[in-house]
Amino acid sequence: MERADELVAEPRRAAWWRRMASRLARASRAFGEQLRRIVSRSSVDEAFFDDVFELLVSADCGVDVAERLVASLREAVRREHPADAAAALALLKAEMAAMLAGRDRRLNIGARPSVLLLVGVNGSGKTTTIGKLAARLRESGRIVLVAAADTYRAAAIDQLRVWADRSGAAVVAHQPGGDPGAVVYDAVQAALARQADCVLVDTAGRLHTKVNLMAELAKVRRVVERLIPEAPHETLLVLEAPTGMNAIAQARAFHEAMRLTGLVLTKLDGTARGGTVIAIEQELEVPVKLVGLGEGIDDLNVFDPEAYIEALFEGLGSV
Ligand SMILES: Nc1nc2c(ncn2[C@@H]2O[C@H](COP(=O)(O)OP(=O)(O)OP(=O)(O)O)[C@@H](O)[C@H]2O)c(=O)[nH]1
Ligand SMILES: [Mg+2]
Repeated sequence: MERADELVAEPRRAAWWRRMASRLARASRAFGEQLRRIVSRSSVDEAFFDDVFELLVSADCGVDVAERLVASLREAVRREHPADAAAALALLKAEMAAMLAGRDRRLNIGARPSVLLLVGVNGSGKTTTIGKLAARLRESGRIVLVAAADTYRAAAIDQLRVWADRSGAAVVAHQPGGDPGAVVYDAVQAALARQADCVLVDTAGRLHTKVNLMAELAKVRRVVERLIPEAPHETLLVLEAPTGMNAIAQARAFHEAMRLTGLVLTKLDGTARGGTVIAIEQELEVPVKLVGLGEGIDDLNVFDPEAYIEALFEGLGSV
């Protein structure tokens, strides 16, 4: 196992999150505005807890998580006797941070080659994430191969090539309409022959309710397993943050079919649903490992729960 954030030098990582904080805070304005409204309350009474519950649900934390957070906040308030609503919200922030703490978010990219399979519904950001991740891995000196297992559209293969060219990753592709399993077979064989470090497999978007397409994904997985028994080293579900709680049904279906090892949450820059991360993680027990906060090559990073919570609560200033 290797920490994915070792891929990024520490100062750059901090700077990245500072830059992203404003993007996330801007997008999560709704959260910030509600926080400020709650802060203006004179006391920490029942209405305060109701407002917090509403805040969490409208940020798409989900009702279960919202209830749990409010319950633990009640306890913290009993214990700590915060002087005012602002101090009580600081306790909420701590409870949310605690919920995200302690998960192993490392990418399993120690083996050579490591095979990473990216799956998800149409347009969730799989190809873009592969492009960004390839760039990160190349920067850290790794030999990267991308497999164009989205064979449904010629444009999908071209899109992947453009991304791969930007970072100097090699591409293994077949003709449009080909068998995704065959592409992956060739890609893993090529990676073994060339001693590549990572194989990133781009799959076609599919609805989690389409049985035949889910079976096709499972087949891709079996092809990989047959060549390298411990592979795929990562099976990452790419989810759009704006999908909110609806993403949970998707995530469950993909998890059942593919045994997910991690989640990639994209488009966090364009959503007020900042709580989705917490809800999905709690629901599935699968950690968010990477987040996308834009369309550019640098707009991907390891998920840093502390920085994330800071960004979410930025609207509160010093709280
Ligand atoms: N704002 C924003 N846009 C993103 C992010 N990630 C991806 N996108 C955009 O989302 C759109 C779809 O991205 P793709 O990478 O093509 O999605 P995909 O999952 O490969 O799509 P299919 O292959 O069609 O299933 C593109 O316009 C991307 O630029 C992100 O983190 N933030
Ligand atoms: Mg794609």
